[in-house]
Amino acid sequence: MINPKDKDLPAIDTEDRNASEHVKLSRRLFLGGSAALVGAAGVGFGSSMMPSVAHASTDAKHTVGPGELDEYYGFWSGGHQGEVRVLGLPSMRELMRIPVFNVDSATGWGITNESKAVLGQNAPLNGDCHHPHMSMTDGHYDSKYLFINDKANTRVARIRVDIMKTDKITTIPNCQAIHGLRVQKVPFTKYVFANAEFRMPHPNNGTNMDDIAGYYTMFNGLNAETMEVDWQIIVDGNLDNTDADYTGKYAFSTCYNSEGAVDLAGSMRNERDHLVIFNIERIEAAVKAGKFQTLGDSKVPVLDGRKGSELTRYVPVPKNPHGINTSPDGKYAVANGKLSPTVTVFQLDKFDALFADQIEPRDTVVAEVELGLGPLHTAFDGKGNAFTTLFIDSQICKWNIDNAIAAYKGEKVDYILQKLDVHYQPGHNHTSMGETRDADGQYLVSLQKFSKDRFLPCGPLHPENDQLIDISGDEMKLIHDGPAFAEPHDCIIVHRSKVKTRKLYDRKDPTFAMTVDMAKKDGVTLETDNKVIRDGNKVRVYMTSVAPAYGMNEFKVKQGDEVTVVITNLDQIEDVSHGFCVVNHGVQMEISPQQTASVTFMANDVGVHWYYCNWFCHALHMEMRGRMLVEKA
Ligand code: RUQ
Ligand code: CUA
Ligand code: CA
Repeated sequence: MINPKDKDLPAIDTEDRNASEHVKLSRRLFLGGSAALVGAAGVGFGSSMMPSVAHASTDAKHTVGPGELDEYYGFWSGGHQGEVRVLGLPSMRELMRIPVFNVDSATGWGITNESKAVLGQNAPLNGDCHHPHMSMTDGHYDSKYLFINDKANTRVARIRVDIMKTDKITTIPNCQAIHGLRVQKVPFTKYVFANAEFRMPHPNNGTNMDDIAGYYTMFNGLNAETMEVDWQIIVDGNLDNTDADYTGKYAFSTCYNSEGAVDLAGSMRNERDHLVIFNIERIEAAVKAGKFQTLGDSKVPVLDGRKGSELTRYVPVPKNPHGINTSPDGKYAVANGKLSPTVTVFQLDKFDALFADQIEPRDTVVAEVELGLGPLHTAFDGKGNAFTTLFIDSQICKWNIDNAIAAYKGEKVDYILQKLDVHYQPGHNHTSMGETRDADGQYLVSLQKFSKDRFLPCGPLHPENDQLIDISGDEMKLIHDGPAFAEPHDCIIVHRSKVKTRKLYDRKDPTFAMTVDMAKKDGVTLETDNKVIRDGNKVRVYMTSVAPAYGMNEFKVKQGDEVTVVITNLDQIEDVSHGFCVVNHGVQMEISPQQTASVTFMANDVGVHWYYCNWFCHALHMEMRGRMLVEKA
């Protein structure tokens, strides 16, 4: 377990920053653990016109001064904005944005050939990201990959943590709307578990649209390395959120629509929906034994996990459950009631007996206790306590798991420890390292869907409000309000010792391998050559860059040529990224130190067209420019 208060602050691979580490450490010792009061009074749903009465604590131990580094990384979903954002905690400063399903004109994501190769031809350039999760080894973050879903276009993307760029995107076949996403934690992230939310007809060819009872959806096992779908499991009901256990044997998903309804009222008809548990070993064995079908053009093995299947078990839970969260000790999973004021606690070591048919599904439930209105998600401090967001009450409820289990057995114990007002209507919450064995009980982030009166108004559309809460003491203390653009459904908080990134690109980086191959065929050495290669009406312009100049300050093409500009940034200095923008051509991109990037566009207009560097790189950055001379064909 990591103790952020450790004297030997984590090894960030930047020795040159040690100075600020010392400053930070001495500052901590100097300021000590000054306590501050937090006064928070309730402002409920629908009270948007009321002035805010909550005052955040400004405890010095959470202050990250100028030049100091944060203790944690936060990886934030960018929601329907389609990206992933990187924050520092506890400062909540935004450090980076990683474009994924969107177009980003600063980096050229969605514009460059390299990013188009990841996105795929004619890929939709919008997304709806919910659940960012990092790959793990033996229940610890391993800094290899981040995964993020796209509910809008039924995709899952992988981000390489070392360069913080998206490197693979997979469209999940036979499904609509990937929502819940988690990784296998143990023994390592072999699978990314991805829930397809919406039930649909199969085949979806217009012949059976009215056969609503025949609709179904599927649970997907995506291979984290190949990013291929290894298998799909047909389920009863729909699939909302998912999580996995710490043995590697089970994954489980909530279902809010056991009714199989296609309307709102219908999906609230049943008093209980369910948790569906997937037996990974049995699924793998069934695939191996060839006990599957395929659907349509897809080659993905499809297995039937509906009620009665040996691959799954269904446990009834009250009503329209939403989040499902495994405790860091691996003992429990908590399903959050949403339309029921309760959370349901499953004891995970009972799942073996359940699959052996030695116990009934509900025998796996060891507590079902009332917390408040609209429980959505639960996080853990690694000390036996849980934190559940109450959407309707606009509160975080801190409760003790052992006490909840005792109370459910009938003992007279208080299991609710504290309720803290948050502003307003929280969805997800997340504790520092809380989804791993390394839960450290330092911070909780609560992601509010509404900010109402908390910030300066910016028109009818409001920012979300991501609040940071100190959970290191007995009492939760609100310490920061963080306005965020649409819409951080979820985040993870990762200690910085777990995150290893590169300062420069490796010249062998696979993200530009494709471009290196193209150059090789053209007889071009990217690191030295500045050349124009003509291939019919396709022209490839290869150039280098070293601040503050491109390797070519002009190149000639003919009207109607399809021009591909390939730039290799030879700078070796950290942070000296260049850009390439052709004026009036809709073209721009990032070329970071030692990176190669390329972009293709049409030269339709004769005349002089300036190109320039659009990442500030040098005192003579403005002078880093050149002319594309387009001659009459
Ligand atoms: S969901 S507010 Cu898309 Cu994670 Cu719960
Ligand atoms: Cu190179 Cu600005
Ligand atoms: Ca329901």
